[in-house]
Amino acid sequence: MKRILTIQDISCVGKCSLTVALPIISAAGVEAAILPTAVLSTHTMFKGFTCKDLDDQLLPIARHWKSEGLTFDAFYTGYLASAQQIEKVIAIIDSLNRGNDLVIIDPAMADNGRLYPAFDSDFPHEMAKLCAKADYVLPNITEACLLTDTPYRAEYDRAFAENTVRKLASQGAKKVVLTGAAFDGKYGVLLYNSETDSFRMYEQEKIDAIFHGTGDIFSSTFTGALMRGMSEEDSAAAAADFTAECIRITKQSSDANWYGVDFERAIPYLLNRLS
Ligand code: PXL
Repeated sequence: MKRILTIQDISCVGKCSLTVALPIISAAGVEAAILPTAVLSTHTMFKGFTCKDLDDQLLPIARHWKSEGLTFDAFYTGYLASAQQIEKVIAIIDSLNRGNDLVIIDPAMADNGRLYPAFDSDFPHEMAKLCAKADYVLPNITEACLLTDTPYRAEYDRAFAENTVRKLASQGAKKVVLTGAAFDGKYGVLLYNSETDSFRMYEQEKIDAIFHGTGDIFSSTFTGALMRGMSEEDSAAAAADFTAECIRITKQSSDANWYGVDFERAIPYLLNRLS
């Protein structure tokens, strides 16, 4: 069985980061090992959240794995607790990567033109260093703009999306998967391969709703599907379709919570989609 190491926070309540990565990667039939970057009472869209940064644990945990000869087929990072952590995460991936293990970076730090509350304006610059190491970097348009020092636009055309994604890849990432790409009346996922300088767009119907944690659902599904052996196009399509299904189900549900989507109800759909 393939083993993924996912590096992100535990938000105890909030349906994001590790509390969605674990069930989704497991449902994909792939082992999920975790390196928690911080423990938060909730995600940072709640007021008054607590946060215990686990910074001092990261290197000792990774050293123990190394001494045990543990290996990972892919490294998948999400929300990191601080700019200082990024350097450690890079060192950990460098130390454990056997050369051909996949590096998948979700620069989970911003949405709708704004950085998440816990980060200051230096954070994207540090995150760009991690993204430079990626086989796949999975930003939304806000993150792609922040990572490339491109002024954010709420509305943009295909040329703007392509230029921003190319700029991001020119900083080192091999492939970019732009989520929530919305231009020229189209909506979906824009894949860019820097080796062939080619783009592909997977189009979806745009559902008129915004929920937290959907980026984590996309990235976890993409990573799980890829490690299950699906092609990158099929993995991106499955991740986009599952995320949309989660949003659809949550919109219809009378007892849904504002803080995250009811991905649990869509797990049967995921199993079917990945089989
Ligand atoms: O879903 C991304 C995410 C992950 N972890 C924490 C967050 C967020 C988004 O706000 O606050 C702690």
